[in-house]
Amino acid sequence: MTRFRWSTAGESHGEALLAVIEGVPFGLTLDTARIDRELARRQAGFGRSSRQQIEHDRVEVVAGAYHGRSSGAPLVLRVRNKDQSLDALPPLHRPRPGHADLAGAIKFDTDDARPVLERASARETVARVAAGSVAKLLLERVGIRVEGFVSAIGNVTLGESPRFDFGWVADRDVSPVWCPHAATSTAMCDAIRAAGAGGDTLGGVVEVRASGVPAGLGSLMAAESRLDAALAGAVMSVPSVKAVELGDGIASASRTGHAVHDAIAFDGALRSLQRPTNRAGGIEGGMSNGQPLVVRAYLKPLATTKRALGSIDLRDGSSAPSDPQRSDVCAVPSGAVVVEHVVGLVVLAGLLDVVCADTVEDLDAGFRQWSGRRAGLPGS
Ligand code: EPS
Repeated sequence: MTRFRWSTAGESHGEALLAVIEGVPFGLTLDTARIDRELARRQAGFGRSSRQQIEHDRVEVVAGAYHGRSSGAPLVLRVRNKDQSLDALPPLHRPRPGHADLAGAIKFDTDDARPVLERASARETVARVAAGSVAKLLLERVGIRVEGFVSAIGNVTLGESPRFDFGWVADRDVSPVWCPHAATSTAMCDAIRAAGAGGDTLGGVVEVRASGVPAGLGSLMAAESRLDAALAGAVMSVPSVKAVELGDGIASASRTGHAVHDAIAFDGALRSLQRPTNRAGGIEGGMSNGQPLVVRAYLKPLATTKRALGSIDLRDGSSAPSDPQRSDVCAVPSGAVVVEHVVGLVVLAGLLDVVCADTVEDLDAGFRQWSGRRAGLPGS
Protein backbone atom coordinates (compact mmCIF):
# COMPACT_ATOMS: atom_id res chain seq x y z
CA MET A 1 0.00 0.00 0.00
CA THR A 2 1.50 3.33 -1.03
CA ARG A 3 0.85 5.89 1.66
CA PHE A 4 1.91 8.96 -0.24
CA ARG A 5 0.66 9.93 -3.69
CA TRP A 6 -0.18 13.03 -5.62
CA SER A 7 -2.00 14.08 -8.76
CA THR A 8 -2.84 17.30 -10.56
CA ALA A 9 -5.77 18.77 -12.47
CA GLY A 10 -6.41 21.91 -14.46
CA GLU A 11 -5.90 23.49 -17.85
CA SER A 12 -3.50 26.20 -18.98
CA HIS A 13 -6.26 28.78 -19.53
CA GLY A 14 -8.91 27.24 -17.28
CA GLU A 15 -9.99 28.42 -13.86
CA ALA A 16 -7.12 26.99 -11.83
CA LEU A 17 -4.44 24.34 -11.39
CA LEU A 18 -5.00 21.89 -8.57
CA ALA A 19 -2.81 19.43 -6.70
CA VAL A 20 -4.22 16.61 -4.60
CA ILE A 21 -1.72 15.11 -2.16
CA GLU A 22 -2.60 12.04 -0.13
CA GLY A 23 -0.60 10.75 2.80
CA VAL A 24 0.69 14.05 4.21
CA PRO A 25 1.24 13.37 7.91
CA PHE A 26 -0.96 15.24 10.41
CA GLY A 27 0.34 18.48 11.88
CA LEU A 28 2.53 19.99 9.14
CA THR A 29 2.40 23.79 9.22
CA LEU A 30 1.26 24.73 5.73
CA ASP A 31 3.59 27.62 5.09
CA THR A 32 1.83 29.17 2.11
CA ALA A 33 4.34 32.05 1.90
CA ARG A 34 7.07 29.47 1.41
CA ILE A 35 5.04 27.64 -1.25
CA ASP A 36 4.45 30.98 -3.01
CA ARG A 37 8.20 31.65 -3.05
CA GLU A 38 8.75 28.33 -4.82
CA LEU A 39 5.95 29.17 -7.27
CA ALA A 40 7.66 32.52 -7.96
CA ARG A 41 10.95 30.73 -8.66
CA ARG A 42 9.14 28.57 -11.23
CA GLN A 43 7.63 31.63 -12.89
CA ALA A 44 10.92 33.48 -13.16
CA GLY A 45 13.70 32.72 -15.61
CA PHE A 46 14.78 34.52 -18.76
CA GLY A 47 13.03 33.33 -21.92
CA ARG A 48 9.44 33.07 -20.74
CA SER A 49 6.51 34.62 -22.63
CA SER A 50 4.36 37.59 -21.65
CA ARG A 51 2.05 35.07 -19.93
CA GLN A 52 4.31 35.29 -16.90
CA GLN A 53 3.53 38.99 -16.58
CA ILE A 54 -0.16 38.10 -16.50
CA GLU A 55 0.05 35.35 -13.89
CA HIS A 56 1.03 35.90 -10.26
CA ASP A 57 0.84 32.40 -8.87
CA ARG A 58 -0.41 32.15 -5.28
CA VAL A 59 -1.42 28.96 -3.52
CA GLU A 60 -4.70 28.46 -1.67
CA VAL A 61 -5.29 25.50 0.61
CA VAL A 62 -8.71 24.19 -0.36
CA ALA A 63 -8.94 21.00 1.71
CA GLY A 64 -6.99 18.89 4.15
CA ALA A 65 -6.09 21.60 6.67
CA TYR A 66 -7.13 22.47 10.22
CA HIS A 67 -5.96 25.76 11.74
CA GLY A 68 -3.21 26.09 9.15
CA ARG A 69 -1.82 22.57 9.60
CA SER A 70 -2.31 19.39 7.63
CA SER A 71 -5.16 17.30 9.01
CA GLY A 72 -4.11 13.95 7.57
CA ALA A 73 -6.89 14.23 4.96
CA PRO A 74 -6.13 14.58 1.24
CA LEU A 75 -4.54 18.00 0.86
CA VAL A 76 -5.91 20.04 -2.04
CA LEU A 77 -3.95 23.04 -3.27
CA ARG A 78 -5.23 25.52 -5.82
CA VAL A 79 -3.49 28.17 -7.91
CA ARG A 80 -5.94 30.30 -9.85
CA ASN A 81 -5.17 31.34 -13.42
CA LYS A 82 -5.56 35.01 -14.26
CA ASP A 83 -5.86 34.12 -17.95
CA GLN A 84 -9.04 32.03 -17.89
CA SER A 85 -9.86 32.43 -21.57
CA LEU A 86 -10.20 28.69 -22.26
CA ASP A 87 -13.67 28.62 -23.81
CA ALA A 88 -13.03 31.80 -25.80
CA LEU A 89 -9.83 30.54 -27.41
CA PRO A 90 -9.92 29.46 -31.06
CA PRO A 91 -9.77 25.76 -31.98
CA LEU A 92 -6.36 24.41 -32.95
CA HIS A 93 -6.46 22.57 -36.28
CA ARG A 94 -2.78 22.75 -37.27
CA PRO A 95 -0.79 20.59 -34.82
CA ARG A 96 2.67 21.70 -33.70
CA PRO A 97 5.30 19.03 -34.39
CA GLY A 98 6.83 17.94 -31.09
CA HIS A 99 3.78 18.96 -29.03
CA ALA A 100 1.00 16.66 -27.83
CA ASP A 101 -1.38 18.18 -30.41
CA LEU A 102 -1.29 15.51 -33.13
CA ALA A 103 -1.08 12.36 -31.02
CA GLY A 104 -3.75 13.76 -28.68
CA ALA A 105 -6.05 14.68 -31.56
CA ILE A 106 -5.73 11.14 -32.93
CA LYS A 107 -6.25 9.60 -29.47
CA PHE A 108 -9.40 11.58 -28.75
CA ASP A 109 -10.53 11.46 -32.39
CA THR A 110 -10.96 15.19 -32.81
CA ASP A 111 -9.74 17.74 -35.38
CA ASP A 112 -9.51 20.42 -32.65
CA ALA A 113 -6.46 19.87 -30.44
CA ARG A 114 -7.35 22.73 -28.05
CA PRO A 115 -8.33 20.48 -25.10
CA VAL A 116 -5.20 18.43 -25.68
CA LEU A 117 -2.78 21.35 -25.59
CA GLU A 118 -4.55 22.92 -22.63
CA ARG A 119 -3.77 19.92 -20.46
CA ALA A 120 -0.37 19.19 -22.06
CA SER A 121 0.74 22.77 -21.40
CA ALA A 122 3.65 23.21 -19.02
CA ARG A 123 1.34 25.47 -17.01
CA GLU A 124 0.40 22.21 -15.24
CA THR A 125 3.79 22.24 -13.56
CA VAL A 126 2.48 24.97 -11.23
CA ALA A 127 0.58 22.21 -9.43
CA ARG A 128 3.65 19.96 -9.28
CA VAL A 129 5.69 22.72 -7.70
CA ALA A 130 2.92 23.41 -5.17
CA ALA A 131 2.76 19.71 -4.26
CA GLY A 132 6.55 19.43 -4.26
CA SER A 133 6.83 22.40 -1.91
CA VAL A 134 4.80 20.47 0.66
CA ALA A 135 7.12 17.50 0.12
CA LYS A 136 10.14 19.73 0.63
CA LEU A 137 8.70 21.11 3.89
CA LEU A 138 8.46 17.52 5.18
CA LEU A 139 11.91 16.55 3.89
CA GLU A 140 13.53 19.59 5.49
CA ARG A 141 12.25 18.46 8.90
CA VAL A 142 14.53 15.44 8.62
CA GLY A 143 17.48 17.23 7.06
CA ILE A 144 16.95 16.33 3.42
CA ARG A 145 17.57 19.21 1.03
CA VAL A 146 16.73 19.21 -2.68
CA GLU A 147 17.99 21.91 -5.05
CA GLY A 148 18.11 22.21 -8.83
CA PHE A 149 20.04 24.32 -11.30
CA VAL A 150 20.42 24.76 -15.04
CA SER A 151 23.60 23.20 -16.45
CA ALA A 152 23.02 23.81 -20.16
CA ILE A 153 20.85 25.87 -22.48
CA GLY A 154 21.20 25.04 -26.15
CA ASN A 155 24.94 24.52 -26.66
CA VAL A 156 25.99 26.77 -23.76
CA THR A 157 27.14 24.45 -20.99
CA LEU A 158 28.24 25.04 -17.41
CA GLY A 159 31.90 24.04 -17.50
CA GLU A 160 32.49 22.84 -13.97
CA SER A 161 30.08 20.82 -11.88
CA PRO A 162 29.18 22.73 -8.68
CA ARG A 163 30.37 21.28 -5.35
CA PHE A 164 28.14 19.09 -3.25
CA ASP A 165 27.81 21.52 -0.33
CA PHE A 166 25.08 23.72 -1.86
CA GLY A 167 27.38 26.75 -1.63
CA TRP A 168 26.30 27.44 -5.21
CA VAL A 169 22.66 28.15 -4.34
CA ALA A 170 23.31 31.84 -3.66
CA ASP A 171 24.90 32.23 -7.12
CA ARG A 172 22.01 30.34 -8.73
CA ASP A 173 19.48 32.61 -7.07
CA VAL A 174 20.91 35.75 -8.67
CA SER A 175 21.12 34.16 -12.13
CA PRO A 176 18.38 35.08 -14.64
CA VAL A 177 18.45 31.44 -15.82
CA TRP A 178 19.05 29.66 -12.47
CA CYS A 179 22.61 28.71 -13.45
CA PRO A 180 25.18 29.13 -10.65
CA HIS A 181 27.84 30.79 -12.81
CA ALA A 182 27.56 34.43 -13.89
CA ALA A 183 29.43 34.33 -17.21
CA THR A 184 27.67 31.13 -18.30
CA SER A 185 24.30 32.67 -17.34
CA THR A 186 25.05 35.67 -19.57
CA ALA A 187 25.97 33.40 -22.47
CA MET A 188 22.77 31.40 -21.91
CA CYS A 189 20.68 34.58 -22.03
CA ASP A 190 22.43 35.58 -25.27
CA ALA A 191 21.63 32.18 -26.77
CA ILE A 192 17.96 32.51 -25.76
CA ARG A 193 17.83 36.01 -27.26
CA ALA A 194 19.33 34.77 -30.53
CA ALA A 195 16.94 31.82 -30.76
CA GLY A 196 13.95 34.07 -30.04
CA ALA A 197 15.07 36.58 -32.68
CA GLY A 198 15.08 33.77 -35.22
CA GLY A 199 11.57 32.66 -34.22
CA ASP A 200 13.02 29.53 -32.67
CA THR A 201 13.22 27.87 -29.24
CA LEU A 202 15.89 26.26 -27.04
CA GLY A 203 16.11 23.28 -24.73
CA GLY A 204 18.75 22.37 -22.21
CA VAL A 205 19.80 20.35 -19.20
CA VAL A 206 18.84 20.71 -15.54
CA GLU A 207 20.46 18.98 -12.60
CA VAL A 208 18.93 18.25 -9.21
CA ARG A 209 20.86 17.26 -6.10
CA ALA A 210 19.37 15.86 -2.91
CA SER A 211 21.51 15.73 0.22
CA GLY A 212 20.80 14.02 3.54
CA VAL A 213 19.00 11.12 1.87
CA PRO A 214 19.62 8.04 4.03
CA ALA A 215 20.71 4.77 2.49
CA GLY A 216 17.94 2.28 1.90
CA LEU A 217 15.10 4.21 0.23
CA GLY A 218 13.54 2.19 -2.57
CA SER A 219 14.06 -1.52 -2.95
CA LEU A 220 15.71 -4.02 -5.23
CA MET A 221 12.96 -6.55 -4.58
CA ALA A 222 10.38 -5.50 -7.16
CA ALA A 223 10.53 -3.47 -10.34
CA GLU A 224 8.04 -0.88 -9.11
CA SER A 225 9.83 -0.35 -5.81
CA ARG A 226 13.14 0.80 -7.33
CA LEU A 227 13.95 4.41 -6.45
CA ASP A 228 15.80 4.95 -9.73
CA ALA A 229 12.79 3.79 -11.74
CA ALA A 230 10.47 6.04 -9.72
CA LEU A 231 12.74 9.03 -10.24
CA ALA A 232 13.15 8.39 -13.95
CA GLY A 233 9.41 7.91 -14.45
CA ALA A 234 8.40 11.00 -12.49
CA VAL A 235 11.05 13.24 -14.07
CA MET A 236 10.27 11.93 -17.55
CA SER A 237 6.63 12.92 -16.98
CA VAL A 238 7.61 16.61 -16.80
CA PRO A 239 6.68 18.30 -20.09
CA SER A 240 9.66 18.68 -22.49
CA VAL A 241 11.85 16.10 -20.72
CA LYS A 242 13.22 13.61 -23.25
CA ALA A 243 15.93 11.89 -21.22
CA VAL A 244 16.76 11.35 -17.55
CA GLU A 245 20.21 10.55 -16.21
CA LEU A 246 21.17 9.38 -12.73
CA GLY A 247 24.72 10.22 -11.70
CA ASP A 248 27.15 9.79 -14.58
CA GLY A 249 24.81 7.29 -16.24
CA ILE A 250 25.36 8.37 -19.84
CA ALA A 251 29.17 8.60 -19.65
CA SER A 252 29.26 5.28 -17.74
CA ALA A 253 28.08 3.36 -20.77
CA SER A 254 31.38 3.95 -22.57
CA ARG A 255 33.73 3.54 -19.59
CA THR A 256 35.18 0.48 -17.89
CA GLY A 257 33.90 -0.78 -14.56
CA HIS A 258 36.97 0.53 -12.74
CA ALA A 259 36.34 4.01 -14.10
CA VAL A 260 32.68 3.93 -13.12
CA HIS A 261 32.02 2.19 -9.81
CA ASP A 262 32.52 4.11 -6.59
CA ALA A 263 34.95 2.45 -4.17
CA ILE A 264 33.69 1.62 -0.66
CA ALA A 265 35.63 2.64 2.45
CA PHE A 266 34.93 2.80 6.18
CA ASP A 267 36.07 5.55 8.50
CA GLY A 268 36.70 3.75 11.78
CA ALA A 269 36.95 6.96 13.81
CA LEU A 270 33.66 8.33 12.50
CA ARG A 271 32.17 4.83 12.31
CA SER A 272 30.79 5.74 8.92
CA LEU A 273 30.85 4.37 5.39
CA GLN A 274 32.65 6.58 2.87
CA ARG A 275 32.44 6.76 -0.91
CA PRO A 276 35.27 8.90 -2.32
CA THR A 277 33.33 9.38 -5.57
CA ASN A 278 29.62 9.54 -6.40
CA ARG A 279 29.39 8.54 -10.05
CA ALA A 280 26.35 6.41 -9.28
CA GLY A 281 24.42 9.53 -8.29
CA GLY A 282 23.47 8.15 -4.89
CA ILE A 283 21.64 5.04 -6.10
CA GLU A 284 22.82 1.44 -6.39
CA GLY A 285 20.56 -1.52 -7.00
CA GLY A 286 17.49 0.72 -7.11
CA MET A 287 18.16 1.97 -3.55
CA SER A 288 19.62 5.15 -2.17
CA ASN A 289 23.15 4.44 -0.89
CA GLY A 290 23.61 7.39 1.45
CA GLN A 291 25.37 9.60 -1.10
CA PRO A 292 23.67 12.71 -2.50
CA LEU A 293 21.20 11.96 -5.29
CA VAL A 294 22.12 13.41 -8.67
CA VAL A 295 19.35 13.55 -11.26
CA ARG A 296 19.74 15.20 -14.64
CA ALA A 297 16.89 15.94 -17.04
CA TYR A 298 17.35 16.76 -20.72
CA LEU A 299 14.67 19.07 -22.08
CA LYS A 300 13.86 19.43 -25.76
CA PRO A 301 13.32 22.88 -27.28
CA LEU A 302 9.68 23.98 -26.95
CA ALA A 303 7.42 22.84 -29.74
CA THR A 304 5.72 26.20 -30.08
CA THR A 305 7.97 28.13 -32.42
CA LYS A 306 7.14 31.64 -33.64
CA ARG A 307 8.53 30.64 -37.04
CA ALA A 308 6.11 27.84 -37.93
CA LEU A 309 7.11 24.22 -38.53
CA GLY A 310 5.71 22.07 -41.33
CA SER A 311 2.30 20.62 -40.51
CA ILE A 312 -1.17 19.92 -41.85
CA ASP A 313 -4.72 21.10 -41.32
CA LEU A 314 -6.45 18.25 -39.50
CA ARG A 315 -9.77 19.06 -41.20
CA ASP A 316 -8.64 18.12 -44.71
CA GLY A 317 -5.02 16.95 -44.48
CA SER A 318 -3.72 19.85 -46.58
CA SER A 319 -0.20 21.14 -45.87
CA ALA A 320 -0.27 24.11 -43.53
CA PRO A 321 2.23 25.73 -41.16
CA SER A 322 1.88 24.76 -37.49
CA ASP A 323 -0.42 26.99 -35.48
CA PRO A 324 1.61 29.76 -33.84
CA GLN A 325 0.64 30.27 -30.19
CA ARG A 326 1.94 32.77 -27.66
CA SER A 327 4.74 30.90 -25.97
CA ASP A 328 8.13 30.91 -24.34
CA VAL A 329 11.47 30.81 -26.16
CA CYS A 330 13.03 28.72 -23.41
CA ALA A 331 11.49 27.18 -20.29
CA VAL A 332 14.59 25.35 -19.07
CA PRO A 333 15.03 27.62 -15.98
CA SER A 334 11.49 26.78 -14.89
CA GLY A 335 12.29 23.15 -15.65
CA ALA A 336 15.05 23.21 -13.02
CA VAL A 337 12.52 24.28 -10.39
CA VAL A 338 9.91 21.77 -11.55
CA VAL A 339 12.31 18.81 -11.63
CA GLU A 340 13.61 19.80 -8.19
CA HIS A 341 10.07 19.56 -6.79
CA VAL A 342 9.28 16.33 -8.61
CA VAL A 343 12.45 14.75 -7.19
CA GLY A 344 11.33 15.96 -3.75
CA LEU A 345 7.98 14.22 -4.21
CA VAL A 346 9.65 10.93 -5.15
CA VAL A 347 12.15 11.06 -2.28
CA LEU A 348 9.36 11.78 0.20
CA ALA A 349 7.30 8.87 -1.16
CA GLY A 350 10.35 6.62 -0.69
CA LEU A 351 10.85 7.91 2.83
CA LEU A 352 7.21 7.42 3.82
CA ASP A 353 7.44 3.83 2.54
CA VAL A 354 10.06 3.02 5.19
CA VAL A 355 9.03 5.42 7.95
CA CYS A 356 5.30 5.08 8.50
CA ALA A 357 4.12 8.39 9.87
CA ASP A 358 0.59 9.40 10.81
CA THR A 359 1.91 12.63 12.29
CA VAL A 360 4.90 14.86 11.68
CA GLU A 361 6.21 13.84 15.11
CA ASP A 362 6.06 10.20 13.93
CA LEU A 363 8.06 11.25 10.90
CA ASP A 364 10.74 12.98 12.99
CA ALA A 365 11.07 10.12 15.48
CA GLY A 366 10.71 7.38 12.86
CA PHE A 367 13.38 8.96 10.68
CA ARG A 368 15.80 9.25 13.59
CA GLN A 369 15.24 5.64 14.56
CA TRP A 370 15.30 4.23 11.03
CA SER A 371 18.39 6.11 9.84
CA GLY A 372 20.13 5.82 13.24
CA ARG A 373 19.91 2.04 13.10
CA ARG A 374 21.50 2.15 9.67
CA ALA A 375 24.50 4.31 10.57
CA GLY A 376 27.88 2.59 10.70
CA LEU A 377 28.44 -0.91 9.38
CA PRO A 378 25.30 -2.83 8.41
CA GLY A 379 24.39 -5.63 10.79
CA SER A 380 26.53 -4.19 13.59
C1 EPS B 1 2.84 26.82 -22.65
C2 EPS B 1 2.63 27.99 -23.35
C3 EPS B 1 2.71 29.33 -22.70
C4 EPS B 1 3.57 29.22 -21.48
C5 EPS B 1 2.95 28.15 -20.61
C6 EPS B 1 3.21 26.82 -21.24
O1 EPS B 1 1.46 29.77 -22.25
P1 EPS B 1 0.55 30.75 -23.12
O2 EPS B 1 0.17 29.92 -24.32
O3 EPS B 1 -0.64 31.09 -22.27
O4 EPS B 1 1.39 31.93 -23.45
O5 EPS B 1 3.75 30.46 -20.87
O6 EPS B 1 3.52 28.14 -19.34
C7 EPS B 1 2.86 28.80 -18.36
C8 EPS B 1 1.80 29.55 -18.54
C9 EPS B 1 3.48 28.62 -17.06
O7 EPS B 1 3.01 29.23 -16.09
O8 EPS B 1 4.46 27.86 -16.98
C10 EPS B 1 2.73 25.51 -23.31
O9 EPS B 1 2.17 25.44 -24.41
O10 EPS B 1 3.18 24.49 -22.75
